[in-house]
Amino acid sequence: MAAEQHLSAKSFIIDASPKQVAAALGVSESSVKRWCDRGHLATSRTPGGHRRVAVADVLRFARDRGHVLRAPSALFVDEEPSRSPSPTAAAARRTLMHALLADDAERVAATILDAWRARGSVHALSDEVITPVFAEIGERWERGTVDVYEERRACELVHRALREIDRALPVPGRGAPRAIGGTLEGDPFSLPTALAELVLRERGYDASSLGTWLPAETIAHAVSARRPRLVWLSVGHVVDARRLAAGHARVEEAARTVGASLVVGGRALEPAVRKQLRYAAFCDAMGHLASFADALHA
Ligand code: B12
Repeated sequence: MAAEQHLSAKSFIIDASPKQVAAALGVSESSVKRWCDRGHLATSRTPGGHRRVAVADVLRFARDRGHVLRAPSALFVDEEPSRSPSPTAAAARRTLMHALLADDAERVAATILDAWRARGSVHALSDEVITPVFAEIGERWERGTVDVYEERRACELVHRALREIDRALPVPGRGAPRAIGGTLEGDPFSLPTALAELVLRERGYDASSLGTWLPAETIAHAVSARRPRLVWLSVGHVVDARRLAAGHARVEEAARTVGASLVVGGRALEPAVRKQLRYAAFCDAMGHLASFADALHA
């Protein structure tokens, strides 16, 4: 099941209605609608034609125009709770998005740690909270309401919070199965491989992410030297499908030589690309990695 389907990320609403904006700013709803229609506030429309304003744009508008946010919480009241399959995950997504765009490192860490405890696993934290929030950030980047520096900073803040989870997890026991992974050259996406490491650590693996943008040869060396039980590759961006297939084949060969299972995942692994690759498992969500890892280690 694709992460997007499972989480209905598209129906994950973080934009506010004119009524919510009005309540937050302490002005009338008709003023807000007028600002929307005059282009002072960047506005999108719901499928039913209702105006929606991104929370980040409301904050920017208030700052630029010197408006006081009298009731900021009004922006985060879910007007359509029945749309969400899990209200707690929806609340965590909202808080996380707000904290990321406000560059509030402490709140990001607190929200991620709370969501981890509430969801009960790193894979659920990833699939239900972090991934949909970043999908939304990506959509905003496409619409031009989030800048590249904000996107990058958001990744940094999440990495910091993940380090706290890392510290809270028990040290792997002697004899714990090893796992290593990362991304190949041309692929800068650092969150999925960091999350895969924590998913596996939580399941009792001695897991290490080697990071991003790695020559296949060096991953192959790591596999030969460390003899892991599981190797993962995350594919978030493909520059050249043939090059990816060649790099992947090198890692797969190294994994086969030491008897490791190669697990692949990532947004850019479309069926046409996957057909050229050999692997033990393809996962489109971290929950699949957790299940596979448990089965392998049973
Ligand atoms: C942050 C970000 C960046 C950052 C990355 C920084 C960093 N340190 O990682 C930067 C600014 C570098 C960047 C660059 C680019 N980006 Co960008 N980026 C994003 C963004 C907002 C978030 C990515 C992310 O980390 N998501 C969170 C992770 C956890 O989610 P995920 O990768 O989907 O992982 C889930 C599953 O795929 C799975 N999974 C993933 N890997 C693995 C591995 C295993 C083993 C398993 C089991 C599972 C698994 O598990 C996760 C579920 O929990 C996305 C939007 C989005 N939808 O994700 C756009 C997005 C991916 N970027 C996009 C684009 C276009 C680009 C650029 C091409 C822009 C450009 N013109 O230069 C470049 C490409 C890279 C390059 N040329 O170097 C597009 C891609 C569109 C497309 N269809 O290909 C997106 C979708 C934005 C958009 N909506 O248009 N980006």
